[in-house]
Amino acid sequence: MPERTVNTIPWDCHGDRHGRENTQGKICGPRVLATRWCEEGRLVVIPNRIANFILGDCHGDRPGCENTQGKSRGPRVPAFEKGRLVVITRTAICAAAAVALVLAAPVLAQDLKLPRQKIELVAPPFVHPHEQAVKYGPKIMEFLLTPEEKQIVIDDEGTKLQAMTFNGSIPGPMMVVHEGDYVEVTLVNPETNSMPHNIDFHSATGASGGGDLTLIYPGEQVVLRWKATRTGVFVYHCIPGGVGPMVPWHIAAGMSGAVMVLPRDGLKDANGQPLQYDRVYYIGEQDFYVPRDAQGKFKTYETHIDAFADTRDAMRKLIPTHVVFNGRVGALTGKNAMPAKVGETVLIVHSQVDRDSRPHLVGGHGDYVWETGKFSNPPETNLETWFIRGGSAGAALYKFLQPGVYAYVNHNMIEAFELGATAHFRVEGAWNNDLMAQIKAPEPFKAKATWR
Ligand code: CU1
Repeated sequence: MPERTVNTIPWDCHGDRHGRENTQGKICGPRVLATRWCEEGRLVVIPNRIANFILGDCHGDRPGCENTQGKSRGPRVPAFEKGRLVVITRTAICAAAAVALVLAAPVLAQDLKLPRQKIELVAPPFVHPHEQAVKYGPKIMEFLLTPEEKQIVIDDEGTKLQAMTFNGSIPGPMMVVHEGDYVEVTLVNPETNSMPHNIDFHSATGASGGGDLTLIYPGEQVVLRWKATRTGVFVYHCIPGGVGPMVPWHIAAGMSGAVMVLPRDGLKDANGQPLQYDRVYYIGEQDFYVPRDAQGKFKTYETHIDAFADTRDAMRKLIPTHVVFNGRVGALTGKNAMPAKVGETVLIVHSQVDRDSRPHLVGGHGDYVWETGKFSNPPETNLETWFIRGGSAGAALYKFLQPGVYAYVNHNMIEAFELGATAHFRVEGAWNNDLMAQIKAPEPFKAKATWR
C-alpha cells in the first residue's frame, strides 16, 4: 500500500465560511477543505472528506508509544491538534494493524474447520430469523455492515439531522448468534462517505472491541472475526478514535446497534427452566443534539462537515433536543406500532449507548428481565420498570395477556412525551374481563359522587 498522508484543517475553520476566523485568528480562505490526501508525493485534494480520528491512545509526536495491542507505533503517529495541521501517516496505521493481526491471530478464520452461515440483516425493530436453542456445534456467522452517512428527518416538524448509520438504519441491525460461534463481520465504507468508520463490539474480547482493527477510510473494507464467549445482549458502535468529539459525534449521529449472543440451549429462568419467545423486537434509544439558530429554530446543513462545529457545541451542553426510539420521533408508534397477539411472548431488546434509560410497558410488565442484559445472570421477574445503563443493552420477556395499544416508554416521561422516547405495541386478541373491566362507563355524577 502506498504511503498516504492525511492533513487535517482546523475544525472550526472549514467549509464555505468566508471571513470566519480559525483558531490562529486567521481569516479562512474562500473554501477550505477538510482533508487532503498525499499519495506518492502528490497532494490529492478530496472535497468534503473529514479526517482527524485515529487510535486515541497512541497519538501525537510520541515515537514508539504503544497502541492498544501493546505494539510500538511508527516514528510519527497521527494526531489532531486544534489550530494547526496534523499529519496522519496511513502506513503506520496499516503496519500496526498488520503486526497486531499476525501476533494476535495465529489461527485465522479461514483455518477454522467450522460451517459458515451468511446472515441477511434486517432493519430494526425487526431481527433476522434465528433459532433460539440449537443442538449443533459452533459456526462462523457472517455479517455485512455498511456505514452510511446521510441526512434524515427525525421528527414530524421536518427537523433534519446529518446522520451516520450502520446499514442505513438507526439503530444498526441486531445480530444474533449463539455462545461459542465466531462472528465474522465485513465492514464496508463506501466511497460516498466522507469519514473513516469502525466498530467496537462490547460483546467481543480484545482491545478496543475490534475498533483498532476495523478503522477504514471511504473506499476500503475490512473483515474482523471474534468469538462469542459471553451470552447476553450487547451494544456495538463506531469508535473512530482520535481526539475531540469524533467518537461521541459518530455515536450521537446514530452509529450503534446490538448483538445478541444466546446460550446454545436457549434462554432460561432462575430455576433453569427454558424460556422462549414468539417475537423479538429491537429498540435502540438514541439522543440527538440538533443545533439551533439565534431564534431557537433547528438548523439544517448541507454536509456533515458543515454540521460538525455547531453539533459539537450542542453535544457539549448534554441537553438532547430529541430522545427517540429507532431513529426518529414516531418510528414505532401509530401505523409503525409493533404487532403482537394475546398469548404471544415478546422479547424486547433495548439499547442506549450514551444515556441511561428506564423502559416501561404501560399496562404490561417485564415477566423476565435481564436488566443488565447478560443471560448468565438469572432474570428478574415481574418488573414494572427496568434500567438500561448508558453503554449497554437489556432484554425483557413479556407475554401479552390483553389486546390493545401498549405504549412502551422511557419512564422519564419528559423524554417520552416531549422528546420522543415512545413506542407502541398493537396487540390483537380477546379481552380478559377477569384481569380488567370497566364496571361502569363514564357518566356525570348527580349531586354527589357515589360508589357504583
Ligand atoms: Cu463512524
